[in-house]
Amino acid sequence: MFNKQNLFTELEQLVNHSAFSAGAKSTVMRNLQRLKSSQLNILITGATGAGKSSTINALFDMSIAQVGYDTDPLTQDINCYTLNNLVLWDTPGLGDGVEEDNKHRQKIKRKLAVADSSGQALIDLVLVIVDGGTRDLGTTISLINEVLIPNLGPNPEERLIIAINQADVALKGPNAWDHKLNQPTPEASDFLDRKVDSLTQRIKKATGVTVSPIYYSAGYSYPGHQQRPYNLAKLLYLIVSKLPINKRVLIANKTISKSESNWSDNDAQDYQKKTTESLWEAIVACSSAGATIGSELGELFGSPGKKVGVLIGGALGGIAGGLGYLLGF
Ligand SMILES: Nc1nc2c(ncn2[C@@H]2O[C@H](COP(=O)(O)OP(=O)(O)OP(=O)(O)O)[C@@H](O)[C@H]2O)c(=O)[nH]1
Ligand SMILES: [Mg+2]
Repeated sequence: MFNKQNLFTELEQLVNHSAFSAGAKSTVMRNLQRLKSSQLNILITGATGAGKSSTINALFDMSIAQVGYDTDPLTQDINCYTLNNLVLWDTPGLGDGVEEDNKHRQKIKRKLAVADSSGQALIDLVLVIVDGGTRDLGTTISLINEVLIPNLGPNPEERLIIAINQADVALKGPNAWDHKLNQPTPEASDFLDRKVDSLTQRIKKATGVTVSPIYYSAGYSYPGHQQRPYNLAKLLYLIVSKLPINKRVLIANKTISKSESNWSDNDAQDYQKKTTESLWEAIVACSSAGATIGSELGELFGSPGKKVGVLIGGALGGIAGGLGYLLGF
């Protein structure tokens, strides 16, 4: 029986039963073993109510998340969710007063300073959620400029994503959103583009660092009303493309939301395809590293019509839905 939770265990069983040479098998097994025990850590931060929790819930399959506790008493109110190899750190929101904010800023700095067992920074990526509906971005900008960028090492832009949420309510008034098509009206789109530019410039001016924020909506649902996310597949693609390949593969291990409708509405059509391909490549490249069987392994993990196509499709969550061409069904 396959272990339902772990893609790498499932791949191990396939390789074990394959016709690969003993040498190739043992290299792949070692790689899969290493992957099984590695972690990807993402810190999510931003102002109170910006939509940090909503974004986590929309992106990931939180039904499998295990809630953990930080053993460091100074950062223990940063919520920790573990989804297989992915660990999400959901920080308390800023903007509830100077004293509270200072405490939270210290905790974030402390978390960014933690090293993993190999001496690398524990936090692989920081995702800043910005409330697109607020005029006052002061708290968020000072968090980025004074706390995040100075504590993210020599190339901070490589580990930093800035995402403007609540695009649907950013512009006020009747032209805020095209609810029928679940996309910005032309006016909202102009407004959001200007917001992106202004944020980029304020960060560049203060720190010299160039970031490229995107806007999206995590969506919402309450009795009688529901709105699908917008540009969520774009956000996931941005996350995936920022990660080095050995970390990227960890997101492919059954962490992504299974809800296909979360991924359907975006400013371009190909984010799902690009993300699936990128995760697929990462699975094959990381499993076959050091063995000269990359293409055979690709075949084994996904040749059309084989059960394993479904297996990988399932591991990638709702993002892989509608991508039958890649998985062979
Ligand atoms: N209209 C709209 N509302 C949203 C969106 N994302 C989140 N919300 C709403 O904004 C409110 C705050 O969202 P949360 O996800 O709780 O925000 P948070 O950043 O986790 O807040 P704290 O944990 O309190 O700091 C909730 O009522 C959400 O339903 C969005 O894209 N559009
Ligand atoms: Mg929250």
